[in-house]
Amino acid sequence: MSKPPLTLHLAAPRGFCAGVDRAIKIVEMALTKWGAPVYVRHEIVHNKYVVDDLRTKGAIFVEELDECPDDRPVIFSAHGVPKSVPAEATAREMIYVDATCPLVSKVHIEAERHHEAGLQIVMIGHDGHPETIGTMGQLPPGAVILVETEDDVARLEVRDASALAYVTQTTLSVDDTIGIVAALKARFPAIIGPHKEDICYATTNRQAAVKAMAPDCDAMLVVGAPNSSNSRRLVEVGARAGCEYAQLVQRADDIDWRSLTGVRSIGVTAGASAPEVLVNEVIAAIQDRYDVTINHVETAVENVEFKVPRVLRAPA
Ligand code: 2E4
Ligand code: SF4
Repeated sequence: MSKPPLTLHLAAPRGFCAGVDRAIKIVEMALTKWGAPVYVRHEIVHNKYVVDDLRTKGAIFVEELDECPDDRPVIFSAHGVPKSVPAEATAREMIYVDATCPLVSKVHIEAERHHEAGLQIVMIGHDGHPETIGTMGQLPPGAVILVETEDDVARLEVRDASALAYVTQTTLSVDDTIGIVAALKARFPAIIGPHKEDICYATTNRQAAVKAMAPDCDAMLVVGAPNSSNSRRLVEVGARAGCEYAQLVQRADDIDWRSLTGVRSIGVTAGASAPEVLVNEVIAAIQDRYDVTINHVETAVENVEFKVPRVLRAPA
């Protein structure tokens, strides 16, 4: 039986960003330098395939530092950690390597500077997400207040409206954040902040590529994990930009083929923590069922790279 024709729009940029690349490299290099096991606090990035692969190489994933012995190295995930975490590791004389993405660390530094300048900080982020916990945890309790929505801004009670600053999570929806920042500026005209927000280049570029292809896609598959904030935002962006069916899939097995009945075009992209092997697996599964013509939708070219910490570059 002949396969039905289908256009597969493939977004670029998609998948791994420089911060994820660096974080995974840090775990691999730590295993080479110190041998197994190396402990990792929280999933190094939010992807089961990546975590399982590193586990087979000797990484042990834990949620809290008190699950680690004193005498093995520990790595902090790309999302960042509250100040108390490296402080505790230092107190226990542990070897630790911080895999926090440099673009998350930049937000930590921004928050600290505002605090030192006497400003109260409003963080735009998702409650309970490790990056939000890490950024808020750079400062004493109460120094940073979290808002998630424009409604939260309307309800906000601040110490002094003339001494305010804002920072954001790096993986937010660009469009939602524009609205929240506008609401903050409308209520608190003196609030200071970054030029736009702290959303990183990778988040911005992946969302822009999805927006560009969404109107041409009957369906969209975003390769990524359910706990991956940036991946989930790509699904929302796709749906809002005009794609009727946008689904998050961890890998090809997750594809709900029945929902794709009758589609003539599928868009494929991947969150910043999703490896390209899984994208290729999804493409191959589509090619099994359809006569596929691939259309590359490239809206930006990325050439960002981050160095691993010095301790891993030096000989053992
Ligand atoms: C650190 C910062 O934050 P999110 O849930 O999107 O993390 P994920 O691990 O899926 O992506 C990598 C990452 C890590 C993004 N920003
Ligand atoms: Fe860093 Fe952005 Fe990648 Fe997050 S998505 S790890 S902030 S480059």
